[in-house]
Amino acid sequence: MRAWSAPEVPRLTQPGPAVSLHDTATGGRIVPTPDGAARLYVCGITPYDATHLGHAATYLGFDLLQRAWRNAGHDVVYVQNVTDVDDPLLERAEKVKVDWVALAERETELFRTDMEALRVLPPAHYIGAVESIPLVIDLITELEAAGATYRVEQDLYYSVAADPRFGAESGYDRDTMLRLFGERGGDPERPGKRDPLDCVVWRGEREGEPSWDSPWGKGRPGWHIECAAIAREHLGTGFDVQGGGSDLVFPHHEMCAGHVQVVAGGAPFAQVYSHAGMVAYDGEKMSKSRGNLVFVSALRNSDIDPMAIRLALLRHHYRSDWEWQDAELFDAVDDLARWRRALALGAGAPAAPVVTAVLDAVADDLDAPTATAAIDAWVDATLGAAGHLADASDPRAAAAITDVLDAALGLAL
Ligand code: 5CA
Ligand code: ZN
Repeated sequence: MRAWSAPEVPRLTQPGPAVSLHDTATGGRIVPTPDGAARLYVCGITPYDATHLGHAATYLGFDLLQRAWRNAGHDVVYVQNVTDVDDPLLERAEKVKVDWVALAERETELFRTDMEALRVLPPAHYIGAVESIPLVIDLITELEAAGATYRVEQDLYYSVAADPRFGAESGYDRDTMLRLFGERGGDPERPGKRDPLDCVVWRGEREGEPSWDSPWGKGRPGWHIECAAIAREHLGTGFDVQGGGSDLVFPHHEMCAGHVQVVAGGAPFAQVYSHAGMVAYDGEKMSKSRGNLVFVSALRNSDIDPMAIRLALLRHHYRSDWEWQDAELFDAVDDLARWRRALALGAGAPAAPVVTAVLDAVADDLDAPTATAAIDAWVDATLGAAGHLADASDPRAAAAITDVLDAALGLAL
């Protein structure tokens, strides 16, 4: 699949430090040590509705990681999927009487334009589930050979008992797993399963649903096996970071890890499991199924500067759960106007310590709020209380701040 186009990113003369990240599996900090290029997989959208601010916040979080790695001197291989066939997409297409392929294409295209506007660096490999069906079939065939699958009527299930590390990624107890599995697309109650937590890897054909040929009959892939197969194909095993929102900790990322680990002879799926917090609106997690959404495209259509959307999101740490308030967007518009006023002066307060502070903050578990606060402090020092040039001791300050704003935070002003 075509990704979106890459923005120009300035190369900094000052290298950034090594990046440390919170790891969901261990609950601690890990400094991934990329062997060659840094390898990142982030779960992509299910394209049945427009990009909302929750999606945008998650992809911005991982965009900071890609930028921090680049600033630290690494090449990055970034892979993202598109879940372009899945229950919620097919249900929406049925409800609004549009072709599911056309719906997926249209919403994926809107997502591309949103990501471009927000200056999110594109993945090197942008891969749809439909185009990955041969990879999925290969991986299921290997799971079958490892004795990790069984049938329930026309469907093929993966047995969680096959992975001795099952549970290590999320660290959840069984009751939590059972609850989340039921809430997030699983079928704990289905009779005939060996373990209620076992998940579908190949769903036999149902009337009115699209299907593909496979050794298990006509059908379509389960959700988790898609990301497992795509990540393994493009990043291998033991890649650096598996990412997504925290709603994917279980079952999605646990199952992805299990599917690959069972056939990888004990190698881990990923080194670090990184999760962004959930953005809420009107008191609840912003979600397509609840409909409490603020769309990036709607804000753009009402003349909001995409850089203000970006700044408003960066004011929150990627791991925190928080609630969107419209006022924060207008604050970001005002902040950018002030930042631009300071940058237009050319000279300003000393930039070098600010550049270091920004690079250090982003490398320290992607701490964008601390980084943007360092820019606020520079703007305050430069403009002074009266809003005129108060500190011009660094004649080239604005150029250095402009570059680090773009390279580290993706804010092109
Ligand atoms: N296609 C699957 C992943 S394979 C999926 O979860 N799609 S999604 O469209 O529902 O979400 C896309 C990404 O946005 C996922 O990483 C998800 O964790 C994240 N996300 C969804 N809702 C929110 C939210 N309210 N706040 C933050 N991130 C969110
Ligand atoms: Zn995924």
